[in-house]
Amino acid sequence: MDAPPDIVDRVARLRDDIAFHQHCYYVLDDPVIPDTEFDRLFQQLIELERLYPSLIVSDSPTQRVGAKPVSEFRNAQHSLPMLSLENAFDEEQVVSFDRRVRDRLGNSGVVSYSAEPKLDGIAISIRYQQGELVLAATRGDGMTGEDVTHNVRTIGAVPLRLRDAPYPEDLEVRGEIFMPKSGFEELNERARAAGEKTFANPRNAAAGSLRQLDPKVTAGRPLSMFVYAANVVDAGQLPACHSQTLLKLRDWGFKLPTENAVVEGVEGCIAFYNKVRALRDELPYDIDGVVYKVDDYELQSIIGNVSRAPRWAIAHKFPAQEELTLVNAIEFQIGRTGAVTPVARLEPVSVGGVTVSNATLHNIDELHRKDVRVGDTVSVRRAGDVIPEVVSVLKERRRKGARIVRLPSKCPICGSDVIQTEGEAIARCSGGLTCNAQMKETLKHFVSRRALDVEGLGSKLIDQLVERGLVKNPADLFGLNQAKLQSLDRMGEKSADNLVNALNASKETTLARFLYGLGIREVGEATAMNLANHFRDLNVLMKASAEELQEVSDVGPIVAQHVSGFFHQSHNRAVIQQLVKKRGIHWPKPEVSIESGTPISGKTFVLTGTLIGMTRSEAKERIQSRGGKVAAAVSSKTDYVVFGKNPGSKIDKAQNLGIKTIDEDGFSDLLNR
Ligand code: 9MJ
Repeated sequence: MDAPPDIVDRVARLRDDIAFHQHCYYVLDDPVIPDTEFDRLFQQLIELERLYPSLIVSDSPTQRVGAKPVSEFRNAQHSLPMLSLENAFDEEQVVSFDRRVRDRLGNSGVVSYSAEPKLDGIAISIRYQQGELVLAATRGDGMTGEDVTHNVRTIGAVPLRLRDAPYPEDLEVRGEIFMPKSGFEELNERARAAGEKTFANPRNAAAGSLRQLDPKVTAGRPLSMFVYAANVVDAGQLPACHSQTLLKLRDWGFKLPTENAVVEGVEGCIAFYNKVRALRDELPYDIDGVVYKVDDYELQSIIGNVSRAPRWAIAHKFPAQEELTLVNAIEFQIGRTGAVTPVARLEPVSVGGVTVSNATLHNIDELHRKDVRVGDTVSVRRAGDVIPEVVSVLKERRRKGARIVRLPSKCPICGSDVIQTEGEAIARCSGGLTCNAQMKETLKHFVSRRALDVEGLGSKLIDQLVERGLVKNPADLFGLNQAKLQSLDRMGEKSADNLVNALNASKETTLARFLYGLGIREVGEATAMNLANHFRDLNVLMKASAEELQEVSDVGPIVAQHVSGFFHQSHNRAVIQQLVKKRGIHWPKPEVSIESGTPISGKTFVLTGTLIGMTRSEAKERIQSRGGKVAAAVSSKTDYVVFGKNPGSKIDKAQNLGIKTIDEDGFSDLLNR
């Protein structure tokens, strides 16, 4: 059946809207509508295409995962060879690169370079004809790669159609497909929980995800893409320099690292390197260095290429994030919930500029799967603030007598039985809070910044307090006085005084912080907040049944079971009684009633940009504690958009919708009113 003209229009508009919102979400990292609203648009389009299949086109957003599995990868010829980069490992090599560049140009002045972070992912070449994605191929040998179009189409950051005309009729875009660090950690966490093999690093995870015959598998992986070059194959022109082309690529809908810059001469290059290296751990994706490219295309062509690499570009590499070292011992650590974690004690090794002497093996199943033995040579990886981990064993270097380590049957700290439930990857010490290790971790969590926030009560101090028998539960902390504290190592009168004051100050808290601080399994900050706002009264919450608990948003049967199980244990109830009755921990009753008349209650807020006087999570907590809600995206249901420094596109969206926008001062006024 032919579609009536109004349907044709409607479908076209839906596609434009969906492509726009995918661009905001995947490329700009700044969604303007909530996920539910997006899903609604998407469903409408699916429904119309189901009713009028003749309207389906390959660049429809519904067709990202449309392709059938392939039986093998076909070869794909690159229209221009995909070059690789020469490497520089120190400043001296960058200085000689710059000298060679200037020699070839006969230039005694300063050359402008495009300076870019070097993504550690999979190089990709994507062909757009008349603005439509027609082919995506891996590098392969530089001339011929593998056709991975069916998989690349599933990546949200890859436009199926270029956004802004004019563009060359036949364009080849080059970039790097990668998996963000957070997505990689989650993917591995899920694999570990399911007892499956994990990926060694985000690069391998990206490569494995891209080399799938079935695009549905790739679609389920958190891949993204940055672009770093474009070539015209036919009909059209690019700007006169590389950095301008990158800006064009951004207009066409691609994602670029925000760190990209144009720098002057070798000094500018080195300054860029230092700046990006300092940022490395905080970036949401792995980089293995920076790249400098002569910015002017005409100068590039004068300088030319050597076989497979341009002479006008160089990669300045960072220290590697994976290194080899020896396993001296494998020990077992006990966490707050009793989880037994095998830890490899290593021959100290510098990884990415930091000395690593311990690395996690996550859980006993993973230890056996990776078959790590004492005496083995292993590859260790450290990235960002994640705990260093043992990635793999170099089996060919295994010596005779390398010793297999088994799960201990008794807790190495308290001697209680270690129990591994059938089907669970994690083994646990059954000692509960009689186990000093679990007690120490429980106390550390209880006083941590997001819980009771006791300033100056660090990890070493807690270890001492528990080992000397001065503190046997969280309530005992508040019975500490000058005299007891001064009996500890390295504790002077002044520090003891400060700590007593900090403990007293922390007694005034919120119900949400208190609940979070109890360390109930599966109860993070958000769940604690929801429980507090729903029940508002600790006694009511403690008596709630599993069914009643499940009325709280985001609380399912598992969380409910953990919560009610926790409050059923008499020793937990006793400690809570002591904390509240004897030690005087208190909090204001959470405000949730919409009628309560504060300007915040019942209102929905969206936050954008950086706030100066408080962190995002503090702002969120203040809104929620006054009965307000915080949403991720602006919609017609938003009451206020609070903007800080460098706000995102949410502010424009708010203004378009006529929603009130307030700056940080206005927000503070509202909070204090
Ligand atoms: C990466 N990997 O981020 C190039 N790259 O340019 C950047 N790779 C490159 N540029 C020419 N930013 C060949 C490779």
